Amino acid sequence: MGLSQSKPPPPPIFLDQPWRQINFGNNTTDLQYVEYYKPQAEEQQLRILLHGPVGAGKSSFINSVNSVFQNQVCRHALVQNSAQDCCTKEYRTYRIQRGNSNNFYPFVLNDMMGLKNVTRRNRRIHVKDVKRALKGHIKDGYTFNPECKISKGDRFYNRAPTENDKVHVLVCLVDANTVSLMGDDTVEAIKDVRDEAAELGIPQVAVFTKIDEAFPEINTDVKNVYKSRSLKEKIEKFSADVGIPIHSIFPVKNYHSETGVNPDVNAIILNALRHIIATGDDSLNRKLRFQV
Ligand SMILES: Nc1nc2c(ncn2[C@@H]2O[C@H](COP(=O)(O)OP(=O)(O)OP(=O)(O)O)[C@@H](O)[C@H]2O)c(=O)[nH]1
Ligand SMILES: [Mg+2]
Repeated sequence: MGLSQSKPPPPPIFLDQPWRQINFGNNTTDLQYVEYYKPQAEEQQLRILLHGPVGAGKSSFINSVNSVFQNQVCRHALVQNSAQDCCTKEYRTYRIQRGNSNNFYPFVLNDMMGLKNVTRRNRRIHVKDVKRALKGHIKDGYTFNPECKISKGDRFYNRAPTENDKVHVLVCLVDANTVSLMGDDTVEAIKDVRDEAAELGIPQVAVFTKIDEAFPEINTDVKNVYKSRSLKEKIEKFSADVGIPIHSIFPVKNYHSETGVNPDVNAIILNALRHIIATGDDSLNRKLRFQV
C-alpha cells in the first residue's frame, strides 16, 4: 500500500490582522478631511481623472461618491447595463453638491471612455487622448473616437488650458473580478498612461472595484475588505504588473443595485476618496509653489 500524500490545507481566507485600518460605520476622520478640504490657492479646483478598462466601474464610482454626500443612491453618470454595451463615450466633468445647498466641493471628477478591445494601435490613440486630457486640452462634451485622437482643430480642443482645466490626480479603475485576466495590451496601456502622467508630474492611484462580486467573504461583510487574503494577493500582483505601489491602491465597492446607502460602504468609498484628494493636493501644491 503506497503512502497517501495528504494535500496541504488551503491558506486561511482571513489574514490574522487587517493590512490597512479604516474606520467603519461613521467614518468621521475621512469624512471631515473631505468636508473641510480646500486647495491652497483661491478659486482653485482639484481635478481627478478616472480611466481604465471598459466596464471597470468608473461611472459607478462617480455615482458612489455622489451617493455618499447626498446620503442616497445617485445615478447621474450613465452606467452600462450589459457587458456588450460600452457606455461612456463622452468626456465629462462631475461636480459634487454639498448636501442640498447650491455649493459644490472644490474637487471634480472626470469620466472618460474606457479601454476596449485593446490593440497596439488603439492603445497609442487612447494614451494620446488621456495625455491631452491630463494637460487640460479636452473640453466637456467631447466624444472619444477609438480610431483617432482628438485633433487640435476640434471644437472641443482647449488650446489654452488654465490650472483648473488640468488634471491633478489620475485614478486607474480595475475590476477585481477580471484583473488577473487582463490582456497584455491592456496592461501595457495602463503602464503607458502611468508613464505619461509621471512625465507630467501627475500622481496616480488605483481603485479595485466590484470587490463584493469577486470575494464571497467581502460580499458577506464589506468590513472584511482588508482581512481578505485573496484580495491582498490580487492587489500585490497588480501592483507588481503595472508598477503602482500598494499604498496607492484602494479596494472599493460601488453602489450598483442597492436602493439605499450603507455606512460601511460609505466608509470604504470615503477612505479611497480622501487618499485620492490628498495625493492630488500634494502634487497641486508642489506645482503652485514652483510657479511662484
Ligand atoms: N457588484 C458590483 N457591480 C459594480 C460595481 N461597480 C460597477 N458595477 C457594475 O459594473 C457595470 C459597469 O459599470 P460602469 O460604471 O458603467 O463602468 P465604466 O467603467 O464606467 O464602463 P464604460 O463607461 O463602459 O467604460 C455596471 O453594470 C455596474 O452596475 C461594484 O463595485 N460592484
Ligand atoms: Mg462609464
